[in-house]
Amino acid sequence: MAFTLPELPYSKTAFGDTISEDTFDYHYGKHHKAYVDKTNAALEKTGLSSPKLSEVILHAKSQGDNGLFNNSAQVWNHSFYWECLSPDGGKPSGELKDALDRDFGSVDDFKKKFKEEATGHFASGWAWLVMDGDKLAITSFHDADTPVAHQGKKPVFTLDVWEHAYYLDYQNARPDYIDALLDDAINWDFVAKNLDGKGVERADQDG
Ligand code: MN3
Repeated sequence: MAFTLPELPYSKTAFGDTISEDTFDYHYGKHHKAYVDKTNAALEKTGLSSPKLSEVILHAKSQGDNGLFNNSAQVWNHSFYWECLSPDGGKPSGELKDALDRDFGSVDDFKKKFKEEATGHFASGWAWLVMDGDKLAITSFHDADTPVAHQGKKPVFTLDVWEHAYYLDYQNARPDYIDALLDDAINWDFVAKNLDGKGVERADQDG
């Protein structure tokens, strides 16, 4: 058994200039695939039999196996990230809009605070909207670190802020990448589902 590179839920050309086909070719086709391949290559020595991806992440963290942690966490993070995107964009509505209004004041205030976190995060990492208890919170994690490995922080929405996510299309202008995605390229229906606290399952897979 082995982990696989999940299918993208849209075509690599669906986002036009917002996320180019070149970015998908490298970010999905090379970076994400390399994380899958390296996780599979390291699986054997764990002694785990047919683990779920989330179990590999927790095992690697508990064993201090940084190589396996980084690669397996990146497999999960990217699988979740692709699901957070949609070429159809739109706006948060219903229960999600109500929750953003409740915890951030308004959808615009949420976007402003999320952008601050995402642009202010130094170097490589991920900006996150998580469920923390019964409230939504914005945070970020460095490098491959992931809410899967942080009990009590349940993943709802993420943007990848590693340079490889935006450099081909936006060069060093990370704020422009964040704005473009938040305004036009988020699958808010997927984000809304994760209010149930089961976000980890939605990017998990069997090994
Ligand atoms: Mn990435």
